[in-house]
Amino acid sequence: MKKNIQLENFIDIKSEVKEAIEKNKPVVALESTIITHGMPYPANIETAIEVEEVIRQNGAIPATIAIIDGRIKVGLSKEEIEYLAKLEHVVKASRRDLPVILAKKLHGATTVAGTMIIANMAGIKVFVTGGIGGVHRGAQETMDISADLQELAKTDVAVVCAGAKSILDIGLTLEYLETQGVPILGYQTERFPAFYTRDSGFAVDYQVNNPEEVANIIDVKWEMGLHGGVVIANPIPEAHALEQKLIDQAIESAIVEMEKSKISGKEVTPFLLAKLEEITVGKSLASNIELVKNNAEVGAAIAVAQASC
Ligand code: PSU
Ligand code: MN
Repeated sequence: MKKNIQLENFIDIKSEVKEAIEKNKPVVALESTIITHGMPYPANIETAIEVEEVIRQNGAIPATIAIIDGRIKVGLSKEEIEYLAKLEHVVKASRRDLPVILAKKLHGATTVAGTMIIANMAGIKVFVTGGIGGVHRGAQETMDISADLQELAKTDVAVVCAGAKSILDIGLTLEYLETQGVPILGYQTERFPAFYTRDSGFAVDYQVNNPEEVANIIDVKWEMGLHGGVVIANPIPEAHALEQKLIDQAIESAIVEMEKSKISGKEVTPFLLAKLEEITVGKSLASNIELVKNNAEVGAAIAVAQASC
C-alpha cells in the first residue's frame, strides 16, 4: 500500500498482518498498555497471548501494537509480548507521547488513543480492548479527561470495549462523547456497561445485535466522511460479572487511597487498576481477563463482517 511506504521510516508491520491488510482480510488491533500497566505479571502475558488466540479462532489476524526501541510495531511476536510485559518501566504512550518516544528511541505501551492512531496509520479499522479511558470523577476540578476521548472524536477506528470503569464519571464520559459525535453502540444491550458489571446505570445511544449491523454502521459513517471512532460497548458475560456492591466499595476505597497518595496525571488509571485488584483480591483481574476475551470474540466477528462488506 502506498500509504505504508512513507510510514516505513518508523513503523514495522508484521508480515502476516501486512499481507492481511493488503488483501483486505480481517485484522484486529490490540493495545499494549493493558499488558504493561493494566494487568500484573504473569497474567498480562498469558492474557495477551490468549486474546490473540481468540481472535485467530474467530477468523481474524491479531495485531498487538507497541513501541520497541523507538520503532512502532504493528503485530508483536510472543517473544516481543513477553519482553514488553517483563519490563519495569515502559512509557504509557498516548498521542502526546508518541513523537518523544520515537525520537528518543524508547519503549512505549500504547493506550487506546495511541493504538487508534497507529492502527489507523496501518489501515486497521477494528480495535479490541478492555475499557476506554474517560472523564475522571472530580474532573470539574482536576480537568483529568483521558486523551482517548479526543482520539475517538477524530480517528477512524472502531473500538470494542466492555464500557468504562466507574473509577471514571461515566455520565460525564458519555456526555463528552456525545458532544464529540462518537456513536455508542450497545452490543446486544440497551445499557452502557461498566466494565465489571453489565449496567452502569446509563443507556447506550443505539443497540446493535450482530457484527454485520456494526460493520454497516461503521462503513456508512466513514463513507459519509464523518471522521472519528465508534464505541462498541460489549457487556461482560453474566457469569464473570462482579457483584455491584463489591466493586462499588473497592472503587471508593481505591479513590480515597489515590487522593491520600496524591497521584495525578497518567499515573491515575494504572494506580486505580492496581488498587482494585489488591482490594478485590484478584477477583477484578479474573473478570478483566474474561471480558477482554469476550471482546476479542466480538471484535473479530466485526472485522470479519467488515472485510466482506
Ligand atoms: N482502563 C482499563 N484498563 C486499562 C486502561 C484503561 O480498564 O488498561 C488503560 C488503557 O490503555 C487506556 C488508558 O487507554 O488506560 C487510559 O489512561 P488515561 O486515563 O491516562 O488516559
Ligand atoms: Mn488522565
